[in-house]
Amino acid sequence: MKSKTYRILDANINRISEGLRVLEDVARFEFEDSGLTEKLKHMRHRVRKAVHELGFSFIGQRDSLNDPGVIISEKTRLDQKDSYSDLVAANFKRVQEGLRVVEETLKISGFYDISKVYESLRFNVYTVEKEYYGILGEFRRKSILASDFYCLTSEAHSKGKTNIQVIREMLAAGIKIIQYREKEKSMLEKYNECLAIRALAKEAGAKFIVNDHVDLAMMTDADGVHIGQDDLPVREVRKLVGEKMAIGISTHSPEQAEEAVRNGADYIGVGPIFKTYTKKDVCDPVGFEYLDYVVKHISLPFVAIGGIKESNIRQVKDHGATCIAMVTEIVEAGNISDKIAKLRTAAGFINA
Ligand code: 3NM
Repeated sequence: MKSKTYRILDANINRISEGLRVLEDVARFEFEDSGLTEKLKHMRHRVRKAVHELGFSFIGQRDSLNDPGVIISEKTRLDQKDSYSDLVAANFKRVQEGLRVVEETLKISGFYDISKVYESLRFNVYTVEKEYYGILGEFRRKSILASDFYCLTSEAHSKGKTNIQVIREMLAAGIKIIQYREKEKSMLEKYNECLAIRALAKEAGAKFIVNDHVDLAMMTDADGVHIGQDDLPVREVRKLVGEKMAIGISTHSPEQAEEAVRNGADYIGVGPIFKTYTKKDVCDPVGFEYLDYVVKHISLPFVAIGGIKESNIRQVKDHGATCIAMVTEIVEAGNISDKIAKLRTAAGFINA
């Protein structure tokens, strides 16, 4: 075998191993998925083992200083990644491309049998990639509540402001989760408002969730849909919305929380913590007893809701809520930005 061929194999075996190692460590430390971690580790070992069985010595052929690829790589910013999805996608690509190069190089160098090992590894990688995306999707959906406040609309309580005006003020104040909840309007009006809010939220880097209407959520490319106990079952909604969209469900008891976990909800609403007049058909306050139960026993992300005001928000936070939802306390405020700053201070969240 020519020394240049060795170098191609060496560079690509390293590329594949490094790509697999990144994927393995993300699976292990970020997603804490032992099954995937094991599979990737096993692949990484197989990648090295097959060529080493041939007794090649790659190190002697290595010449990183004179590798033109290093200079190209330093000049480009194509390897800049902003999210786990980008990181995972780039590394799967890297692994698959590397495997293809090794496979083809071995074939033309007269190592047909070993090239087949790399071909089969490449097919394995396609399967693992699909599994990885399932877990990544779940991770992304479940991280939808990574924010202090979760704000909902209600034009009837907005003191003459439109939903759009209110949303603009919320986003300007740094709110990162908006739920469109509107009981009074026609579907067409709701649809048009959702389209506008979708665009505003995207611009502000905020999540957009639609209450009740799975169809509206799908048509307007929402990040999530929020349903109640009397709405369509979570499992059926999942069939419609797919793996990308988060599903949240209101719960009022330990049994409902556990059912939400079993059915694959991505987060739950926990409430009403206090008396609320905003939701018409809601049960009596569940108080802190149910909130404490969720904090202690439920692994899903949750948002506390119902009657939460500047005067009682600290208690809710102190009971373990890290994401807090409010309707009237925020939409009724003359100056939403001021209100949110006061709520952040009252709750003990650091002002954004
Ligand atoms: N869901 P306010 S309570 C929309 O307990 C909603 O599931 C609740 O409004 C639940 O902040 C509620 O004005 C209304 O009390 C919350």
